[in-house]
Amino acid sequence: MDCDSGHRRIVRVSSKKRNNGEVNVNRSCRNSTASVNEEEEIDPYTRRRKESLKNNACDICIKVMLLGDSGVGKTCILMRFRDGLFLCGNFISTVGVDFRTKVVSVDNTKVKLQIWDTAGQERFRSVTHAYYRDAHALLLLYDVTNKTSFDNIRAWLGEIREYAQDDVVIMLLGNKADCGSERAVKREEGERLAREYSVAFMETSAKSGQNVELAFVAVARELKYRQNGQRDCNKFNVQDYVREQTQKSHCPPCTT
Ligand SMILES: Nc1nc2c(ncn2[C@@H]2O[C@H](COP(=O)(O)OP(=O)(O)O)[C@@H](O)[C@H]2O)c(=O)[nH]1
Ligand SMILES: [Mg+2]
Repeated sequence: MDCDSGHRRIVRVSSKKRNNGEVNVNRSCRNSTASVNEEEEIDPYTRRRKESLKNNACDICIKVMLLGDSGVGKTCILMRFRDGLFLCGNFISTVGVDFRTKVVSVDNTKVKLQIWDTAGQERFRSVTHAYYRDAHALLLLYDVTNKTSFDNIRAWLGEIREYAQDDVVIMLLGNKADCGSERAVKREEGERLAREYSVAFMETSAKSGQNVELAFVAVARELKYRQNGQRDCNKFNVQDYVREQTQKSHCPPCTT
């Protein structure tokens, strides 16, 4: 995989009118002089966002947003990741919850994840646009037992394209993978959609914990490598990483 194509896969979905996607695509393989010039040109939001990656209490601080229709399991995913809990059957009220933080370690780097959960506004499709604006990563969920939540993913991706930053990391998650008999969306359909929009994909379960940690660690890794300027050197690609890791978890036990 060449570095340019690898980067384009991440940013294609979010290439916007503001710069036609050109700046971000080229950013990955630019030399340092060009980077300095662009630093001078970036808007205050982008600068603030980049600065927020650095945080004294940790090596990197990342703002992650959870998105998707109401009921897909956003709050449960957050609770599973943050507290290792699953509250079965309860429709957990999100009202009043802003964000939770958790520090993960990525190759000896402390990455603090500040994870924002929509405070129920997604029910009315009125998630504030400011909500997207500062995000470094977006976890976009659908429910594998709810076809409508999957069909709505295109609309969510449209919103993201419109309001999020061009280089935001996007991960599509098919949640409730534990619900075998009630499944309405095949894994392959999720994979196909993710490929179409050039975003990383995996199925998760807040109930069993399947892939929950991996989803957050993968975005932390991606942003850590970008921060270190290694994004474009074939060192790391979030989609390849997710594919590798999920294949590993499906791999039958070794017999040797
Ligand atoms: N079986 C199963 N149920 C889940 C899973 N994640 C969430 N739920 C249930 O789905 C419902 C909605 O979850 P919630 O986190 O409140 O959704 P949100 O509106 O997207 O925040 C709750 O009844 C949860 O118990 C999962 O992975 N598996
Ligand atoms: Mg919720």
